[in-house]
Amino acid sequence: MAAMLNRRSFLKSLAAGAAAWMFARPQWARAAANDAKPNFVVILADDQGYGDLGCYGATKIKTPNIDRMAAEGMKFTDFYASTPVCTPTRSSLMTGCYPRRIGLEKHVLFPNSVIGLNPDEITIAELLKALGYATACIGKWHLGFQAKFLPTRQGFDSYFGIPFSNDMSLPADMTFAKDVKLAEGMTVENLKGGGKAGNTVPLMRGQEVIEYPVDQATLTERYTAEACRFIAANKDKPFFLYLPHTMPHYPLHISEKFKGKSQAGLFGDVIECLDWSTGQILQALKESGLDDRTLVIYTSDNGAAAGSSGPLRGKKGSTWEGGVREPCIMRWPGKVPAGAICKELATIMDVLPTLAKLAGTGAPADRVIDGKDIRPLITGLDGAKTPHEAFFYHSAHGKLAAVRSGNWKLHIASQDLPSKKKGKNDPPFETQLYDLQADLGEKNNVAAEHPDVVKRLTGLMEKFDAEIKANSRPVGKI
Ligand SMILES: [Ca+2]
Repeated sequence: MAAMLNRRSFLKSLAAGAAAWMFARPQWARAAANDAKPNFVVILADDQGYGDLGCYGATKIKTPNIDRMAAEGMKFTDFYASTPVCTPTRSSLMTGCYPRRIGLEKHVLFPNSVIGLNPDEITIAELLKALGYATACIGKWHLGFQAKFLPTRQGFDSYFGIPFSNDMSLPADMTFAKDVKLAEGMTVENLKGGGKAGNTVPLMRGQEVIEYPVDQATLTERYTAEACRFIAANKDKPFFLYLPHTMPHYPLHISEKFKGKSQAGLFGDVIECLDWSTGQILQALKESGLDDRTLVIYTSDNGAAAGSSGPLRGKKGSTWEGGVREPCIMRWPGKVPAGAICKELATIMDVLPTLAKLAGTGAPADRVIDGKDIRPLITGLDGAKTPHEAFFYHSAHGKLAAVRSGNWKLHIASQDLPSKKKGKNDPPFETQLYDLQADLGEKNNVAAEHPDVVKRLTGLMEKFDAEIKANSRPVGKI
């Protein structure tokens, strides 16, 4: 209860501050006051790898729009998702916290999960909405399917998308999700698949299922059209657009328009469609005259499942770099220097504190927030350094597995998904130390040569582990 009161009073104080400021000015100045707040667009790909974009070294897949976004903005080389899987990383983007901090570290949610993102958490959408922002979530949510966990209950004015991964189905028994509405004439019993056929995913608007199963082939294009409409409709007030694409998570789907267009098969077609979509978003911003008032961020929720990790070791689900290091591009003409490359460590948890500052406030102060304000990095401040002394890697099931501090990375537990269970005769996991500057591919274990570094990094992990155990908050339950 205390947490809820804190959340309410925090949001109320933000809203009151914004209102007082607005009403102290004459009518003509109110639009200008809003103009001063930047817009934010966060585009999140699903399972896109570090090496799947042209500007990150892809050669067969063409991504001219995203490459242009990088040329006009900043490309991050050391940007991390908080975990190697969907749900936990998305919870970090929404709250600025490690998933363990908020009880969502244990792998992904399923349609019949009875937990979700705790409504007591302050999401980035709630924070910005309290400041007068229009907010929209268009795409895959994956932070709880029951009505109380859906985007429209977590700070988004509107929601259009699929509530979980595109390889999941509505459960046959929907009684636990009774607040989720079905469109007129649709009943659980007559839904094709009924949860048994697999890959029968619902499309929702607000809290209502409007199409089942969704036609996934046109999903990226429909999300894009919805996003462009939202931008045009809100061009006169500040907005936050969260666009978590369904692709390129398996199963891959593409419309006829994009089929066979790339030189890299269906996967390449799907990425090129995401690139087209990004171009449409940038075009919509330009047409609305919002280029220099909008920060656009493009990244992915975890490493490659089907695609390429580029020079990195490992893939989705692992705590090798390929599981968690993501492509990330930020573009804001006039504010983010063009053609810049940021090699400092930053994370998806930093988005909330940074956007909060850019909007004129700060991250919630009544609770631990793990992310940091990275405005010095994105504005290209001379000599700006990462605000993170260390970044902690958790396995797909929430186990603390590795730490990075500076260029050193120490692994203390297995990096693989539990599905790849160890055999009885496998050797015990050996502590591994890598120098990421000299050995980006994590091939040369130098633990034996640097016992002092192993000791220092082990200490950082122990300290972090004790702190997060003492200061974690409960997951949301129905
Ligand atoms: Ca994912």
